[in-house]
Amino acid sequence: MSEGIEMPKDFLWGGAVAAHQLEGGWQEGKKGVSIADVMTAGSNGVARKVTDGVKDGEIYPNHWGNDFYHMYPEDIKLFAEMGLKCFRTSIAWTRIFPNGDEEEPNEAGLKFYDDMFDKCLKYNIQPVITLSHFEIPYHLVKEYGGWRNRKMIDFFDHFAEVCFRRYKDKVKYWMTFNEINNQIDFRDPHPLLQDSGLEMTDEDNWEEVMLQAAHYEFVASAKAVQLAHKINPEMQVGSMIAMCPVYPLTSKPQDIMKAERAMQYRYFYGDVQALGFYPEWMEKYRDRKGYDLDITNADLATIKAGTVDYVGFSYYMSFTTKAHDGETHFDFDEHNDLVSNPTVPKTDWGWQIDSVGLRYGMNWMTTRWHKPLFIVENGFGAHDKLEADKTIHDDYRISYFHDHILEMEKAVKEDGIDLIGYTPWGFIDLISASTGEMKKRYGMIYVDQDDEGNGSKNRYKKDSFYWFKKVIESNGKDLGTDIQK
Ligand code: P53
Repeated sequence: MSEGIEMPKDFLWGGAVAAHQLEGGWQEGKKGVSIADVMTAGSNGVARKVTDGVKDGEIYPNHWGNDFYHMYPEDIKLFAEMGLKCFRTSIAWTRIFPNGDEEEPNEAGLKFYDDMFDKCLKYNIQPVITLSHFEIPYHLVKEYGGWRNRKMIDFFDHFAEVCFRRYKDKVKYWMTFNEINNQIDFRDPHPLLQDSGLEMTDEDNWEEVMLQAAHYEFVASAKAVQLAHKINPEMQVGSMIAMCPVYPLTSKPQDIMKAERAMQYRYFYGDVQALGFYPEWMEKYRDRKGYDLDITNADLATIKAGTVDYVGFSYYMSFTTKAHDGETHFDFDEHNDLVSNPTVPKTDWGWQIDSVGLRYGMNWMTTRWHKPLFIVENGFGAHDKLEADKTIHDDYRISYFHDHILEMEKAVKEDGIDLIGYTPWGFIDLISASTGEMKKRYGMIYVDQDDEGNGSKNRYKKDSFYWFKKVIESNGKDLGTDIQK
């Protein structure tokens, strides 16, 4: 395998997680119930359910996560051993505001993050923080209908302001909404609920409701950017986009047009947050569909004044689409219009493996938005085997990271892309967002726990741990697959 390219000085090598997927301790420190706390376990191909409150007899894996809430001091020591320069996690909104609509924050929750961040900083690991990562307070879903309600802007910005003030000297890089564009994935009801707390009724046009919710999130996010700059001008606030580039299946012009439309539809969120305005086609689209959204001139001014400092994004896979016969609008519907790409392999969960897509996506975003980028998620969900001597030989994961890091390095060195850092997803095993499984593992650190929460919870270093440590030590130059333990 080939050698890598040295990255710029101060490049932030790190790791990424989200509060609800690893903390556990769901009722500790007066934490409230979040949407993730009422999501049952699913499995490969079986969607998770959102129950009406916590029900007896159901399994809720986010209640225990991987127990980071209790184990973080030891875990962060391991992160330091790996050489991480930054640690991306989220602040569970319900630890700070248990119901979401309180005036006063919960001190126990604030203190937890103070202590955890201090532990990171002691090892020169800087926390990188997402404010809303699929963990909206459940009370806001039930009482207000989640982000279909304009009041959410104030609740979110109050939460954001409390966090900015409290951690202004501990956290430089922030993101407002995790994968803000992922809610268009309407394959089953949960993405809308998970991202924005939207429960659909039979009267709802889901797309109209979703576009309205996204609009309120854009306004809330733009206000948060401005608030952060007022509190500490050093703070950098980013968007967070799920980048899955959409390719045309063939060179048929209709397929090209369809793929272009798919890119517009999936990534207009970035247009709004990075450029500060809605793209032209979207206004026509809303008119054509007859959507009557609550978008005021004051909102548009806020969006313009609060563009993000950088674009954070996740990259796991690329998609492929093709036009239907006789199609004229080329409207993209994620549920029906994705086709399999015969030229790339897939993970056991059907995610297409395509390292070049990472470089393609980085170029696409830079040409369009001209903002620094930050790869805040990338990774390979796979079945791992814990050997009798507690080793894990995950050469498939090393190979995935090798290929993606090499493409990332080319994007920086050859294409001139301004990249802040790279944080592989779930670098310590945690609960999968889409399936609720533990066995869909992304980690370089193994956590001995099964899908039902049984196990010692001991942490073991996988082969990829030693490999990534060497990558960081050489600042990206040594991507060789030999490892020394
Ligand atoms: P899991 C879909 C497509 C791309 C990224 O996902 C996605 C999703 C939603 O599942 O989510 C991000 O655990 C997300 C993380 C999540 C990670 O990707 O389903 O930001 O919370 O865990 C991996 O395999």
